[in-house]
Amino acid sequence: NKVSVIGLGYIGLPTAAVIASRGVEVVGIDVSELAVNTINQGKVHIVEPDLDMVVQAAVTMGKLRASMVPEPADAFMIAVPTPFKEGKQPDLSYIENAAKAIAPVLEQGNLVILESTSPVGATEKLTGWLQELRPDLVFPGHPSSEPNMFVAHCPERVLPGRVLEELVSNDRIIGGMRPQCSEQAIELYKVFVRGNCISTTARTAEMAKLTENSFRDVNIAFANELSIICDELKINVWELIALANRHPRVNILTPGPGVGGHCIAVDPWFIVDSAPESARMIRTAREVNDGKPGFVINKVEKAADEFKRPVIACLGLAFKPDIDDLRESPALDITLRLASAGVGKILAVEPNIRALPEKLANSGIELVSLEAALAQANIVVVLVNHKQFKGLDKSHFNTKVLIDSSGLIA
Ligand code: SAJ
Repeated sequence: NKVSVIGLGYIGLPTAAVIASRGVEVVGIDVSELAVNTINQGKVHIVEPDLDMVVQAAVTMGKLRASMVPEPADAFMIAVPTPFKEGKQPDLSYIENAAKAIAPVLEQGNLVILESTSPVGATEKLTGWLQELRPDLVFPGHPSSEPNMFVAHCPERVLPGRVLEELVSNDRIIGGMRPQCSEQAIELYKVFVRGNCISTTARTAEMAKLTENSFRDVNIAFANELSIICDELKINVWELIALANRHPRVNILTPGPGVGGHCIAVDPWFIVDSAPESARMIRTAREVNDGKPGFVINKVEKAADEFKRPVIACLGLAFKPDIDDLRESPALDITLRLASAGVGKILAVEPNIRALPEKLANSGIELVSLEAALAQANIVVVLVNHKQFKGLDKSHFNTKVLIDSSGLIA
């Protein structure tokens, strides 16, 4: 059996490597020549713990290779981005391009799996595109003939930073266009998944993935809203949440500088776009979380008014603790906005990177050590609770203003 993985990014590459490590022949397809060449040398172009080892082993064993040109296989797994366009509408063009790329090499009996997080109805659309491109094959939903092709939506659910572990241990939702499609997909996932593979429809699978991330977004919004209310009422929100969480049925999440990453801040909009009138709480949660960086910036600006030209230390730039991923990061957004507003001299402390991305360096931001930042700063803004920051004593802040957005010290 041969598996083709379309899109060798944060999800596709680990998935391809793990399947190959089980002895299955895998060919990964990507439009980026750099990604393809890097992988064929047994190296990786993305950062994820242990991924380099698994990819190198799979390439050396001859089970994994990458190419820019699709070729025939038994199963095709599509793991391309599904961002949103202006106006928060899902952009399915990457999925459509993947359909166009694989259509010419599809053969009767093939299985096509959509792994990308998708709005409800996307798998039906993908099936329709494939049917149009290959009228000689019969896809699910064909009005007259018994299908001889299989299509399913099996959303990925892995946590960045724990991808290799969660790929294997998480349960999988297997949403077939028809029950036969789920059966085929389950057989493939059983090759590398230790968790349960649970069969449902494609539409339910699409909604399940969006629901999981919206659940988290709504709960983080609750925590973030509490932090703003508590600021007004002069209550320590961290103490408050710790106390409330002692109730056996209360489990409030952690307030922070905002919600980042590539999924939680995006996926809820797909639900809002599908049901704009009804998705009121989900929309509001997004707005609350998107407003949190502005709230933190306001606090810093107010504090800065007390100084002539203050030195402001921003602790943490990544989108969450203990990773080096600066993309879609509220901490980075806050730091950049403070620099461009000219509030003061901005020092950034990010122990997980060696150098600042150009955009930050060009804004006059300086990357310094924690010690150097604490020695110089008038205002310290805690943005990300990296492990290197833990254990900081309150006494460091006796002569400084502390704005602790993520509860490191409070
Ligand atoms: N955050 C808070 N407070 C919290 C928890 C998180 O402010 O109490 C913030 C983080 O700092 C970060 C953002 O939320 O900025 C998202 O972080 P995360 O760790 O909650 O999630 P992601 O984006 O790394 O991964 C999520 C996961 N989804 C769920 O936990 C429901 C993961 O399982 C999904 O596979 C992934 O999205 C995805 O690809 O959709």
